[in-house]
Amino acid sequence: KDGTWFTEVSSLWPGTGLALQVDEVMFKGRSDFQDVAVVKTKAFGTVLILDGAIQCTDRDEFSYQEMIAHLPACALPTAPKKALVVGGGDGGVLRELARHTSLEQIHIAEIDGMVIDVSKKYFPQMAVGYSDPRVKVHVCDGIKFVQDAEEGTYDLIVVDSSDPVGPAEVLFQKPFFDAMHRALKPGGIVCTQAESLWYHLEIIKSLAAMCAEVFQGGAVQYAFTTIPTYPSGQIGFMICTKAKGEGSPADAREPRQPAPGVPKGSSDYPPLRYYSQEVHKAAFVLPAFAKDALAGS
Ligand code: AAT
Repeated sequence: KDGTWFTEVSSLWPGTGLALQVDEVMFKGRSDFQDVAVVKTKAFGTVLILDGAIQCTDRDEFSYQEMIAHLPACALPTAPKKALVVGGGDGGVLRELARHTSLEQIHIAEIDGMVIDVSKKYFPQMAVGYSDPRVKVHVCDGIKFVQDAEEGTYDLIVVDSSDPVGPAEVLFQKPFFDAMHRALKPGGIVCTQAESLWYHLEIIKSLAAMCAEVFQGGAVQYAFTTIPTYPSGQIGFMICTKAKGEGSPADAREPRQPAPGVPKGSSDYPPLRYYSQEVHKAAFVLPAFAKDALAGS
């Protein structure tokens, strides 16, 4: 009578796994890159699952998508004009970036066309991001797209990446960060999905050390959000700024742009539900164990 339960099992969080009660399997397929599934759950609405890992749910996606987009966009001293999303095939980060009226172009490089198609069909409230006329979609490997970009192109790069097993592994490695550094304008900013303090402190430490090497003269900072359906209920972001001539590195902890509203003519947009300037400042305040662990890197 309890129906079926999906349990999220992975070598990245051994011995633990979030379980969701499933009412209906809506889609199951295999793309060139990964297993793709969409299920309707009792407690969290429709859920996207890639290779057995939860990517987003109707009920709590706004926490992650708002924070990964607005933390970097609002930290910039000058409102951004050109942005790139790597991954993010569900469209949620596009939806959030589209709130920034200063943006003239929003590119997305998502490896898996099946994720885009499935999201348009089953997650209309996220895929609404695709209908913004400033968005240009590229279905390709994110590392290749960034390596091919011209030097100094972007004010802002958001890496909405799956976990570092499978197609997203390259998105956690130095060649990708070197390429992003090159593709950014001086003073530009990168924000990448950077996993859980509870389960991945070693990954986060080495990511921070590698970013500090690549973004020399800039700032490298970890911020986080709370979200019940990601492992441990907490997920973070590595935010790196590219140095701009002399002067101190831009500190991403201070919001310098106002929280964005609803884009013009978009009555189907929800208001912001997680991000605010207060939340922005608080997101960089780490628990003592994490602050200590990251202090040396
Ligand atoms: N918006 C929240 C969901 C994600 S989506 C991660 C996306 O990254 C997926 O659509 C996947 O197809 C895409 N992706 C993976 N590798 C690459 C690559 N090399 N180039 C471009 N896109 C890629 C994040 C969920 C976080 C889960 C935490 N446990």
